[in-house]
Amino acid sequence: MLESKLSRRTFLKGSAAAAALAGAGTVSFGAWRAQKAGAAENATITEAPTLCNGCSSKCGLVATMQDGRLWTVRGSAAHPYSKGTICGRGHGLAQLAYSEERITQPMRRTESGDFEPISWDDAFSEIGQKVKDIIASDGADALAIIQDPRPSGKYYSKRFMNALGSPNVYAHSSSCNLSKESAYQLTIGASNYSTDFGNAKMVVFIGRSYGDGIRPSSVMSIASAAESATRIVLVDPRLNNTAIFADDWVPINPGTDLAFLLAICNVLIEEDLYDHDFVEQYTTGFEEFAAQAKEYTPEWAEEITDVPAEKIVELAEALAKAVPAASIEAGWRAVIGCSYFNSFDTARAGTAVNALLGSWGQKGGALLTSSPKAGSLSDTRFADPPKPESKAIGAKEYPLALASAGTNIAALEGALDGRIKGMFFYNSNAAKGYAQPKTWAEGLEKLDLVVTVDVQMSETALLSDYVLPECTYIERLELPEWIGGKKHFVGMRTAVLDRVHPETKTCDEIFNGLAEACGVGEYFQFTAEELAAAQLESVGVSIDTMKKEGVVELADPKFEYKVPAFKTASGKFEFKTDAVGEAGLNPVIGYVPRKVFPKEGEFAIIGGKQGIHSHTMTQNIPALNAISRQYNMERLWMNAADAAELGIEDGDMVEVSSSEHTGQVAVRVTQRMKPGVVFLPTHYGGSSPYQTRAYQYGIALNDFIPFDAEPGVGSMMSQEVAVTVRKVEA
Ligand SMILES: Nc1nc2c(c(=O)[nH]1)N[C@H]1C(S)=C(S)[C@@H](COP(=O)(O)OP(=O)(O)OC[C@H]3O[C@@H](n4cnc5c(=O)[nH]c(N)nc54)[C@H](O)[C@@H]3O)O[C@H]1N2
Ligand SMILES: Nc1nc2c(c(=O)[nH]1)N[C@H]1C(S)=C(S)[C@@H](COP(=O)(O)OP(=O)(O)OC[C@H]3O[C@@H](n4cnc5c(=O)[nH]c(N)nc54)[C@H](O)[C@@H]3O)O[C@H]1N2
Ligand code: SF4
Ligand SMILES: [Mo]
Repeated sequence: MLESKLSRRTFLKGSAAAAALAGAGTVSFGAWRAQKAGAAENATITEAPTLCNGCSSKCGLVATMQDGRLWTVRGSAAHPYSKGTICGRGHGLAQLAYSEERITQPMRRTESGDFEPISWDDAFSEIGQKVKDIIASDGADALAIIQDPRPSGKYYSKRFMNALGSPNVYAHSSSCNLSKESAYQLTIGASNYSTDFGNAKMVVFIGRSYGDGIRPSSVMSIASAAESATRIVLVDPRLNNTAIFADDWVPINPGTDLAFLLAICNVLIEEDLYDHDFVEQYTTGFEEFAAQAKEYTPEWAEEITDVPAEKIVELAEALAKAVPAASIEAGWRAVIGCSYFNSFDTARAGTAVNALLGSWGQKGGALLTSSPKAGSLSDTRFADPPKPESKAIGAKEYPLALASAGTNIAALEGALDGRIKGMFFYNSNAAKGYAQPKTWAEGLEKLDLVVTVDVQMSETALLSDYVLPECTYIERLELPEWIGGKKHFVGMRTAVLDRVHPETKTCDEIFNGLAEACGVGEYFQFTAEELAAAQLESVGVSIDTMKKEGVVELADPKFEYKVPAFKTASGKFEFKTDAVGEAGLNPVIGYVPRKVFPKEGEFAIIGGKQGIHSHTMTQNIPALNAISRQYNMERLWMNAADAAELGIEDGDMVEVSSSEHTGQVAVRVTQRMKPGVVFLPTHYGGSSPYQTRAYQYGIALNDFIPFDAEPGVGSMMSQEVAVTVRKVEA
């Protein structure tokens, strides 16, 4: 295994590989700021709009350059959601362009497991030959790509695989929102919904934290809802950082939210507090659901969740009083996204509560809105390659994986069992973030070809045969980003900065080069800018306007408050879905326990975001890493009573162990945890020695979980594990 062969010294010994990381000719952000302070008064100041790449929110940015160097970024007031605000990550990530630890030219792994710089021509032609060899011996189905969807990346990844003849295109979702998106597709016919905060009277959050998993628009909406006295309830084993806006904290046993939601349904039905008109006209499967729900009494749920039965009854009654301006918030990752054996059913149950409340489409309730898209394009250069005849690996094993690109767990299984021979990664650190890293290392080690396109030497890049350096988001133009909601907009990332490193390329240049080398260049005879211009023109926007404005409003979709058209198999809200039964699960929304319950002496462990970091991507950014270190943000949260029992004091080092892994980290003793549960922020425990600031700082939750997948959907089940914690004697 490559990783075990590498020492930090091997990587940083000043080899050719180290020279291929950004070095000479660049300055750190701090030094660059100092330079700026002393800059001549007549420096040329320019501004340009773009979109942040710090997370899927893609907030509008305005970048200011001084003599061509990036000076600051601020939020773009034209962006409909972020409205002139950005988060700390948005500021921090802009520094990436000047990081001295970027990859600045293509790299190839050598026999000895080290990396050596090579030219683009050699990289393209060697990769092209290997792809052709794989297709000749195993067929195009033995190739796959995994990407975290970016405006250009998702387009080019799919086009590249399909042009080669492979249907195997995967996204990050098995480690993010796959269970939720799949569940919602089946119950409401859409992958997501929003809360009408401006008019809501009561909103219940099931383990989604706007104050930690930050999206500026969400923070603004909850802040104004709190000011106008909307009752906000947080169900979370941890008192998270949304607390300042909340009225109630409902600490719950991790992974038991399904029992809590079903008990709310039980109260609404048994006390006849549900919306009969909505249920009769717009739903299917209610009879079976109600029959099953009889068992799910608040007392039953109290046993499982540790939430008092009276509290469940009080919340259900309060929701019923506030209808239709009352709902369960849509959630994102934790609990319903990918964490448990029952995440899919927990997500379905949340939508069932909203159905019983009749809040779908209502003022103050839960809204389904639409998104714009490009019109059809006449230029034949943009025509799609033929659709591959076979179905993607995983379509059979995980038939309910209904997010945009299946489950990448299936791709990993394909790598392990030999169905896949060559894998590409774009803007994705799968090997650290999408399941047990050990299993990814094992899977990738078996392949004939692994290619990663990244901006820094990620853990996935470390396991690759070739690493292709993209320029950072602030240095490249990308395809338009279509922005839906009550109104429609289009935004676009523009190249606000000249390339800092000449040997880096943009997404379209990289895929065009790969396609040419693999013999399918005919489908890639255009640049991203040409396609962007055509797509924009199809909705009446010129690319010059877009480059100037960054975000443009499109035709008004004329949103109205009314029961939405549910795009489900039945055309109605589905309490029961036959396809779920066909996949071997309970077709009716009902109870499924989580898989792992902590035993005596063990803790349940949960993870979550911190406001200043994104996934694994920002750990190594100097200012953000410095903030983490200054405030010891890597610590494991533990309740004070648990700590006292184990003789642990705030700041003590502990050893955390699961069936898979053991690691050491300091403890944060707090009253903000439910006893019996510990919380680990998910941004730490980096294992790429090329990222010196992030390397071995803190521990990573994914290392502790067994490799496994949620039935039907194939999510990674990121919290199906229990741990022991013991004090490390100094
Ligand atoms: N700062 C920051 N913001 C981000 C991101 C980021 O990386 N960093 N990423 C963006 C993305 S891609 C996503 S998917 C979202 C994720 O957004 P969220 O879903 O809000 O993210 P998490 O922090 O994983 O989880 C939220 C809360 O769930 C709680 N929780 C954990 N387990 C349980 C449980 O079993 N039951 C209950 N009720 N609660 C539980 C945690 O304590 C945590 O407070 O954030 C987005 N915004
Ligand atoms: N350990 C851990 N695992 C997680 C999470 C977590 O918080 N911690 N969060 C989960 C969630 S909610 C999600 S959505 C997924 C997200 O999954 P990923 O999108 O894989 O997120 P990151 O782990 O940040 O890895 C992104 C990779 O893209 C690279 N990158 C950054 N900018 C660019 C660019 O401009 N071009 C290219 N080509 N690459 C770039 C980064 O260097 C990094 O290696 O991870 C999931 N898994
Ligand atoms: S929420 Fe923050 S990191 Fe995400 S796109 Fe907006 S500014 Fe960037
Ligand atoms: Mo996510």
